[in-house]
Amino acid sequence: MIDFRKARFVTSAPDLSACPKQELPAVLMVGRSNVGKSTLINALLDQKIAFSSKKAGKTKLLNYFEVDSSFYLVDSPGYGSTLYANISTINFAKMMEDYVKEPSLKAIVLLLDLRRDLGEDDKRFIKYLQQTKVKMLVVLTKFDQMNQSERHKAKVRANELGLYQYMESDLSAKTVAKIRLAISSVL
Ligand SMILES: Nc1nc2c(ncn2[C@@H]2O[C@H](COP(=O)(O)OP(=O)(O)O)[C@@H](O)[C@H]2O)c(=O)[nH]1
Ligand SMILES: [Mg+2]
Repeated sequence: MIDFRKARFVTSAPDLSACPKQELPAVLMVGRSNVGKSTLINALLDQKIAFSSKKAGKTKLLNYFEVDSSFYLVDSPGYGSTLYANISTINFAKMMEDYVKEPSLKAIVLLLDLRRDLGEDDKRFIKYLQQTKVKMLVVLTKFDQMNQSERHKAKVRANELGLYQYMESDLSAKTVAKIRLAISSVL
């Protein structure tokens, strides 16, 4: 049983070549800026360890958290251009292409906020991930902010994207336990 609370920040890497030297399996969190990656990492690790960076241009591509000496949970700053995360689409795509080839990568946790329709860039990215062989764990975030009909709509949208298995996250203890279990099972 992995103890997710035994976590420490290891390093912030500008690209894969600067990843930690110790060989541990890795699980990568990806999703558009503001979808809730850092918040979910903090919930999973039960500490304020991942920060939502508001310093434009200072965002490094990959933040490594070592969990219980067992695996790396890796935060990415998020794709899509927003005011705060100035990671270019090209850098992000290159990083993904490199990472999916890494044998250490056990799964990608794809976070989606389906309160609204996704853009074409999101849809392209999901299609790309689906045709790689990497295992995908889909998390629909911000379920606590949706009413019943919005939740239903979110599920319909997920199905339309070819995503039939997903976890709904409202950041409750139950949600967190479920996501921890899903991550543990791919390592
Ligand atoms: N209500 C609610 N707010 C969330 C949830 N996840 C993230 N947030 C909020 O959304 C904003 C962006 O979250 P953050 O984790 O920084 O997103 P990131 O850019 O993907 O790392 C923050 O204000 C969070 O508090 C969630 O599941 N429910
Ligand atoms: Mg973040």
